Amino acid sequence: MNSCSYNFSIDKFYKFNSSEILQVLKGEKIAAIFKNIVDINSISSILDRFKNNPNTVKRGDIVPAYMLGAFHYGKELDSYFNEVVNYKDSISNVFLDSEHFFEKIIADVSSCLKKQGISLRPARYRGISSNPCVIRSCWSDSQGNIILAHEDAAQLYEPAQQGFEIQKCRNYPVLGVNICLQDDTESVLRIWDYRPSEKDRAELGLENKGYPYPFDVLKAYDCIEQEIRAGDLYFFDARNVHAVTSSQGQSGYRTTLSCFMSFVDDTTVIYWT
Ligand SMILES: O=C(O)CCC(=O)C(=O)O
Repeated sequence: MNSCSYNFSIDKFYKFNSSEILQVLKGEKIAAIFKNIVDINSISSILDRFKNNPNTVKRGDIVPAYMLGAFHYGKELDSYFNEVVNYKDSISNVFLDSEHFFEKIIADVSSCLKKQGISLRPARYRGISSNPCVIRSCWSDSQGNIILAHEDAAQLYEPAQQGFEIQKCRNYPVLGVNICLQDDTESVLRIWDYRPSEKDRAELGLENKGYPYPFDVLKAYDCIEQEIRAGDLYFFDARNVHAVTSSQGQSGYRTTLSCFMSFVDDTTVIYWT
């Protein structure tokens, strides 16, 4: 059993308060969820535009999903930033018929951080800024797994991405920031009280990937669970191993809009996809 120096629970709110994100960015708590804060009516046009977008593709790597937007995982930097340029308009087009609530959340977080002397901006590489978010639609396998257990710090060690500033975030919490747009699956987010070291990853053969962690390893650690439903905004320290499961079986999709966010130095927070 691991003993942790942080508050290992998920705080739940019904109104957005951007100061919560600062506590997770600073590693003071592990997660917060804001239930039902995005209007379900505005979500349906976003989902239609996502599904009908010609740039929405089935992910070609080991993680099954339909995806719209540039995703850096496992890619050479040139490929990632070509995607960033190519998908820039696709993401803003998805919001054409509705309020761009993600931009609004980023603006709220930015003004909260500014009061503390901290700036917020997209991660950059050779003058190009990362896109604000991706949209991802997943489904359940026959065992109820939607996203297998993984952590998102390993990917900050990808040798093919040397020179990308996200690699300077290794000593800070790395947040997964997510808004659930659709949940046919009655999904549950599970977070383990386990932050693998580089040595742990090497022993499991998960260097630079962090995916997937075997259940045999995880069963020694405490786990917290949170139901996620359409309209919820939630963020958590994605250095901890986490997974998404379905409590209702195999039918339908679970669609989220998300990015990563972290301090890159003591006065700058960046976000990327
Ligand atoms: O979709 C979720 O709730 C979790 C997302 C996730 O696992 C990730 O972004 O690493």
